[in-house]
Amino acid sequence: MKTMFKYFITLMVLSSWLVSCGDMNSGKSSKQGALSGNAAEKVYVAPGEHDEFYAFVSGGFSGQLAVYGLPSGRLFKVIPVFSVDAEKAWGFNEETKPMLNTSHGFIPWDDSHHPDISQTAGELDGRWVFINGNNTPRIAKIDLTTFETTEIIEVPNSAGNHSSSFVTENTEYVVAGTRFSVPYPQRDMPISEYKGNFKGALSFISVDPEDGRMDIKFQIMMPGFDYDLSHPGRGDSHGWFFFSTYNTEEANSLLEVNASQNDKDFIAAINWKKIEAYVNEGGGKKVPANYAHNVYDDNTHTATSTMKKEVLVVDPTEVPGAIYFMPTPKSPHGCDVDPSGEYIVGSGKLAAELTVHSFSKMLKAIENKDFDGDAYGIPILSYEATLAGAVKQPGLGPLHTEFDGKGNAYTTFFISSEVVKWKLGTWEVIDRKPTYYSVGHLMIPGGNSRKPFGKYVLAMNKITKDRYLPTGPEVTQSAQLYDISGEKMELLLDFPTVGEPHYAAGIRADIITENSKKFFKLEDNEHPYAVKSEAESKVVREGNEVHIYLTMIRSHFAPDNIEGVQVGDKVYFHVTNLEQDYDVPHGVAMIGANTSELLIMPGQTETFTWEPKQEGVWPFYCTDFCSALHQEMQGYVRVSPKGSNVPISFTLDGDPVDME
Ligand code: RUQ
Ligand code: CUA
Repeated sequence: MKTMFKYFITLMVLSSWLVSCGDMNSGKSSKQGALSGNAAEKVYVAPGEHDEFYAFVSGGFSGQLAVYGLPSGRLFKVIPVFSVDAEKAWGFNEETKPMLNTSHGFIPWDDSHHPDISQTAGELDGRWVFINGNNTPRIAKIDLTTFETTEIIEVPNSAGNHSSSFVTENTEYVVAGTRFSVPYPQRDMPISEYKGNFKGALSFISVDPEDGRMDIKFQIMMPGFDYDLSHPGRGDSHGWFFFSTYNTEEANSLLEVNASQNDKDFIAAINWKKIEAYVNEGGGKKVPANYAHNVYDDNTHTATSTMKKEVLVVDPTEVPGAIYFMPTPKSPHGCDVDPSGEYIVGSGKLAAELTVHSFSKMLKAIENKDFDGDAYGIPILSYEATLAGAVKQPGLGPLHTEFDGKGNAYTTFFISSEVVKWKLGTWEVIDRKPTYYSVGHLMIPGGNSRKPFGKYVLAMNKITKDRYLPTGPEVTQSAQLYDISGEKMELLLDFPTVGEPHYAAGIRADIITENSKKFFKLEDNEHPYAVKSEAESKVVREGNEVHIYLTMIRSHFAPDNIEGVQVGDKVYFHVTNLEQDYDVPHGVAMIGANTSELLIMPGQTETFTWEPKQEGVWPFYCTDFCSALHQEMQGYVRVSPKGSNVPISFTLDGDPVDME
């Protein structure tokens, strides 16, 4: 009886959602919705114990990447990537400002969507996680020894960098595809002439196997469709990459109607190995471009931004046999490849069934020239020829699919707000569980690899309505964790996310923890303004610039009192944390400085600037509660009028030092 009641309530909640996104304030009833007796036990990670998995969850419009533990759902860190972050001085200190440089200048924000962890031989290796900036097209790389963004490359000829940033089996490439096609080359032209004139660039960014350095190897200039998502082939299909497309109509206005006309759009199958061979033999054309490549150096603790002026472009018709279109019903969104590499799932947002293509059938169709015409010279394979099967009536509004490595697939349905488990090969639906509400992506740790870890699926929801305490007009987005170790899925946990979680990447924690950095070695610090001991601390005037070489160690600054600064000076605080111990950052902030605090890791140097506007004696202090005498960690700067004859001097270890 009670179970029936629960089921009824769940249905009620679900159907009221389906009817409208309207009023749902019956928080009580939905809470009873789905949890079974021992769900709490399964997510409980006792104090002091560690989670089994890391989940790297994209922040969407926050521009960042959040790190959670699974199964607990505890938030460990928000890694700043594309947006400035005052907490970590990202984009505020002099060292990281170059990381946010682009061909449009310094950009303090982006929209981050799809994290993907580096792989070796098709398995997650935990070295880096890549993520795309959607708005001003960029790909970022985060080093998983430090959990810091260490490289950002801009992607030219692109817009709405969405079918990104997925990696090939050995991280040969991280791929970036344009969602919005644009004139190529960019120029002033009537928008009504979109069709046939706009192009969609698919960029293959090589990743150096040693240091991970990114470089755009080539861009394929595809027809002006919208390239929505992508995934690499693996196993037998390694060497291929698959991109979903919509707007094959090439409409340029009111896309919700005009781009929903064609019965089928395409999944583009790209034989990147073939194109790689072609460009290695001198194929393609170098064209002028302008894009930023920003690299953070761990030894200088400083980023540099280089503007690149050229990119290698490939016209798909020049490499026959490298690119094919597989017709896929109704504006597919997700484009997901199973762990064996045989099945490519296309989720037609408006389609009645889920379409699954077969890689081996695709090869056969290519061999037999089983074509159904072409689009701009690119052969269209016949629909039946590549079709492996279809999941019938699976739900409404399919978006994304992940795999458990045991022959099952899990697909999200936005409109019917559920995760559906189905079987590869037989295409039968095995289970379905509601999500609260309107799920977008889902993630199984290792789900985009040859060896998923299985165990859990994380659903990332767009709307939560009544699930949490109200916080004004917007309620948090959320993630939901399901146990998938059994035949049926079991909802375990809801937890709020930072920004809008688009995609996530999960990995067994020990793959990362064994390489996690504890502190930076002071002796390796090559920052030009680093000082390695308190005795080297100093204050130097150069014209109207004053450079303060400041050190910090529990619980004082050296120097602490500084005199001789004048109104109108530009004061640089170059601050080195001398600690050589795990988890002992110090912070520093100066009254009236038009920037954030610095939060400096042991062995690291960072810089902020301060332009004092008023005479007086102004304090600075440590912002991180670092020790019992943290509150004593402070200092003063005396600011005299412009032209004053107060000499530069400071106190070091309690003694006055005169620099002049
Ligand atoms: S999207 S909810 Cu930006 Cu990956 Cu599909
Ligand atoms: Cu150093 Cu607080």
